[in-house]
Parts: sequence; structure tokens; C-alpha cells
Amino acid sequence: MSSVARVQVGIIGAGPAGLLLGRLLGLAGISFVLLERQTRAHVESRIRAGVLEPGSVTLLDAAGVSARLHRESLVHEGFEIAYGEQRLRINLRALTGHAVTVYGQTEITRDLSAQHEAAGSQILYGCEAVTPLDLTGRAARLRYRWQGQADEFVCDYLVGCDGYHGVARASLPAAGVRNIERAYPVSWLGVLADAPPVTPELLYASHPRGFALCSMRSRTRSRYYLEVAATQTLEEWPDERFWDELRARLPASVAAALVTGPAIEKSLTPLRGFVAEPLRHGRLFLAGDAAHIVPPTGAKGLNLAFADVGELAAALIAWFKTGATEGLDAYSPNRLARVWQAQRFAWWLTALTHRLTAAVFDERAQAAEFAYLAGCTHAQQSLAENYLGLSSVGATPPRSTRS
Ligand code: FAS
Ligand code: PHB
Repeated sequence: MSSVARVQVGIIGAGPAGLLLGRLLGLAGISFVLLERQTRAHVESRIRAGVLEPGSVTLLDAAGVSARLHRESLVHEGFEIAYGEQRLRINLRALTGHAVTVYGQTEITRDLSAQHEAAGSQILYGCEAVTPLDLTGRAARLRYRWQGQADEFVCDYLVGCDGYHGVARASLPAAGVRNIERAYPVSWLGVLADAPPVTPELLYASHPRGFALCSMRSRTRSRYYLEVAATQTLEEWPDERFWDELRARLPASVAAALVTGPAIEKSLTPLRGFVAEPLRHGRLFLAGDAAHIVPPTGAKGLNLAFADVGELAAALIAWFKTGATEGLDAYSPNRLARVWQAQRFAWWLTALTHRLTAAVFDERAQAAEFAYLAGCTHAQQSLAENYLGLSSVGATPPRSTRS
């Protein structure tokens, strides 16, 4: 890479955010180099999100990577929330005119990687010691080691798409970024199994024993989650215990229909809410999990990452093509307004469906919340609009007046 002294944009992280950003920039003729710490196979083996908002599908269409998605994905016009034996369907289509798309993040990452390979994109997998430099200078620098060789390049802008544990945010001066965090006392124990989904749509189950989620990747591959204490380990959850506990938390008719299969993947994800403020520091921007983490309850993480990238790509393209700075200047306040809307929603849906405390007061308040939701279509419409991603249904939150 010593031949490349300068590119327009340096991207750190080849997860969905970095890959989509590179794709959108490349299509606009903007030069970029993408540095990834892991191997391509490792990145493409990760099992994570599964539900796409309409806005995310539109972005993947614009990136020219959605052909397989439209062939293989499932379109869901609603989902269910169960409270004990009570079941409430949230009719997304009737309430908003929109639906969600079920298609695994793993597949999206593979589709993006394939397009980058076909385009001959400069993506360096297996990079070490990636170090952002000169973030407030006339040009930024990115130093790294690849295949045993130390190297660096200069770029107009750097984008940290390197996730919660990445180097981009960590490279900011303490005074340059505020990390606002809420730790939830629970984790999600996830299982992927080659077994037909137990329900035709997603079912979020709120139960005195704890939360359970019935999701899917296709009509033959299921994805299930259980709320467990944050102290639990995978070793404590052999497959049989997982299936027994899942049955115990589902409405009886659903539990009776459950078809199990060997777990082809099992993972523990601590629930956390995190936001970095601001999302820009000189020539460095943060996008995706590098900028924020939301509890997966609201299926927001991946969708927020894509929305960040869509807005930042448009702003960067405008700057390179016309010199306009409005988009770059507005990126952080715009995205933070949206991210906090998503944090609020994920926190609300988590509090409605999880057993975060043993307090009887919280249990009574939860039951009252569910009863209100079940009896009020306005409350259901609010839930539907947030689940779809507010930009998808026109409800735009007030722009933040503070940077
Ligand atoms: P990612 O973390 O996906 O990608 C960051 C990339 O940067 C990685 O490839 C990493 O290897 C690389 N990187 C890190 N440090 C680097 C360095 N120093 N140098 C170079 N590269 C570096 N969201 C949902 O909506 N629903 C879910 O069910 C859900 N489940 C999840 C389960 C787990 C275990 C996790 C961790 C997250 C889950 N999420 C879920 C959220 C997840 O989908 C993220 O929102 C999504 O991966 C965000 O994508 P990125 O921002 O690209 O970050
Ligand atoms: C998933 O299928 O992985 C999934 C679906 C909905 C969520 C979280 C995860 O809210």
C-alpha cells in the first residue's frame, strides 16, 4: 500500500457500516481505503441483527447490493408482543403503511463484500495497530501495519466504523468526546437453529421468568433469544436448558408448537445503551456502533448504523463535489437527535418486556403499560412508527439545537 499516499476518505472497520459507506462513496467516484482488523471470513461469520427498517432497504437498493435481499428476505407486516398468555399483534402495515424486512446482517455483510470485491475496492483485512493521526490538521493521517509492513496514508476525512471497542473513538482527546452510557443488568442469550420458526412473525414475550424473543432468518432457520442475568455464561446454557426455558416463557399454544434443533450458533450480548457526543472531531466522524449502542430489543443497532452512513455519505459526496459544508456540519446534531429517539424507544420496549428489577411496583407498572398499549391504537401507532424507524414514516424529531 506504500504506493497510496493519499485518498479522499479513510474508513476504519469493515462491518456493515464501513462496507456500506465505502460502497456509497465508491459509486460516487470518491476514493477510499478501508482498514479492517479481522479477516474477511471472520467478519462474514458474525451472527447479529435480523430486522431491517424500510429506510435501510432503500439504502441497500441505492448501494446496488439488494438483489439477493429482495429474492430471499421475508417481509413482515406486523409482529406480536405477548404478556404472559395475552398476545397483541402490532399491525405495522395498517398503522403506518410500511413493513419490516427480515434478512440477516450476516447476509448483508456478504452481499456488500461481494460488490466491493467485484469493484476492486481497497479493503485491507488483517490490519494491525490502526492509528488515526492529525485529526485537526489540514489533512488526517491513518497509520497501520498490514502483512507485517508499517504504512500510512493521508486523507481528507476519516470515518470510524470500528464498533464499540474500536480505535477511532478511543483516539479522541478526553475533552473531545463525552461517552454517555447506561448498563442494563441483563444480557441476551441468542441461539440460531436450523428449525422452522415457531410463529410466522416475530414474537416478543414478556414473562415473569424473563423476556424471550422468537425471530428468524428464513422459513427454515430460527433465531431465539432469552433475557439472562448479566453474570451468566454460555457454559451454563446447554441447548436443552435453553429450549426448556424458552418454552416456559412463551404462551402455552406457542410453546406447544416449538420445533427445536441443534444450536448452530450461541452467543451472549450484554444489553447496554451508549452514545458518544459529538460524532465529529475535526476530520474524524463516528458512525454505527463506534458512535452508539442500543439494546437490541428495538432492532435498532444495525438500522441506526445504516442511517448514519446514508447521511454521512451524502454529506461527504456533497463536499467533494461542490465544497458544500452544511451536510458535514449537520451530521452530528442530526444523527444524535435520531439516535436519542432510538435509545428512548429501545429503553421503553426493554422496560416493557424485560424483568430488569424484582420490584412489585415495576411489575404493576409494566402490566399497566401493556394494558394501555393493548387498548390504545394511538399507542400502538407510536410503537409501530418507532419500530419502523421514524424517518421511514415521516415523523421527524425536532432537530437538536445543541451540538
Ligand atoms: P460492527 O461492530 O459490526 O463492525 C465494526 C468493525 O470494525 C468490525 O468488523 C471490527 O472487526 C472492526 N474493528 C474494530 N476495531 C478495529 C480496529 N482497531 N482497526 C480496524 N478494524 C477494527 N443489532 C440489531 O439491530 N439487532 C440485533 O439482534 C443485534 N444483535 C447483536 C449481537 C451482538 C453480539 C452484537 C455485538 C451486536 C448486535 N447488534 C444487533 C448490533 C449490531 O448489529 C450492530 O448495530 C452492527 O454490527 C453495527 O455495525 P457497525 O457499526 O459496522 O459495527
Ligand atoms: C434478530 O432476529 O436477531 C432480532 C430481531 C429483532 C430484534 C432483535 C434481534 O429486536
